[in-house]
Amino acid sequence: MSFDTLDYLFDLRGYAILRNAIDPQHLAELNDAFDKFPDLPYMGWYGNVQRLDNNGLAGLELQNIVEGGEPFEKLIDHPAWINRLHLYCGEKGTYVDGLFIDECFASVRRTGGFFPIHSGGQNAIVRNQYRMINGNFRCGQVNILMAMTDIGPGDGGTLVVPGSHKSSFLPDEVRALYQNRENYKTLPEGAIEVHLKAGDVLLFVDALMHGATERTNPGERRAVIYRYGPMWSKTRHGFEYSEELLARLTPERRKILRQDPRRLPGTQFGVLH
Ligand SMILES: O=C(O)CCC(=O)C(=O)O
Repeated sequence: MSFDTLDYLFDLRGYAILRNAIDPQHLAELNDAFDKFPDLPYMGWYGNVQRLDNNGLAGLELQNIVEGGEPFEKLIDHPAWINRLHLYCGEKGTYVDGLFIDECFASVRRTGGFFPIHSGGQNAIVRNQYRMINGNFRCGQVNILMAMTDIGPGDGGTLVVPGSHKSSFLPDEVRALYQNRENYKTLPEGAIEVHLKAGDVLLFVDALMHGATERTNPGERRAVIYRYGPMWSKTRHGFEYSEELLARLTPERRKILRQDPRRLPGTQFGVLH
């Protein structure tokens, strides 16, 4: 097995940046879809997309956005990241080989919005863990955060603590910040803000300590986040991918949203290999 520089940086820091991952045409389609999305009240539905601001401080979140139209479907197995994710969190080469998207949402951050810092290897959560064993990446969850707008200073950019996916403990002063959301303006030692151009992607293991700085600029930051994990996962908030969506996807994309065949009453297929 040979690894490239992005694999090396992912292992070392817990994240990597894929520059110009989304081409300008696709980016324009995604932004157009954002513009056309109806104004939804909190918890309101549009088709199989729900506005569910998971963290009210961070801004508006449109959950299950893969159901929001073709531009979002094209992201499922995007060539800029799909093979890397298969390697990192798709149990590649094992009897449970395959990926699943367990959460996907569009995020709009306006002035004053921020995301309190959270996560970190010290929690030892199985679902989002970072693992590299005997030359195999076996991570639990890897996120693809796609910038739909430029994200520079004051725009409410993502914060990461490089290397924190491997941390075993938190010093008291970091724990105090981490647990007290009032302290959000004080960044933990080692935290950096990631700046992206529209079309760039931040790929990071969810065990990495992360969050986002407060947006102080006017206007809005737009991002789309797809969280991938092994094919045996389940959706985080209980969303079900619709039959309509599954029917129109390519087999490669469908497989990332639902493993078929399902063993429904009356079906007969073997399990011997
Ligand atoms: O919005 C961001 O930049 C960070 C998002 C985040 O921390 C999360 O989804 O867990």
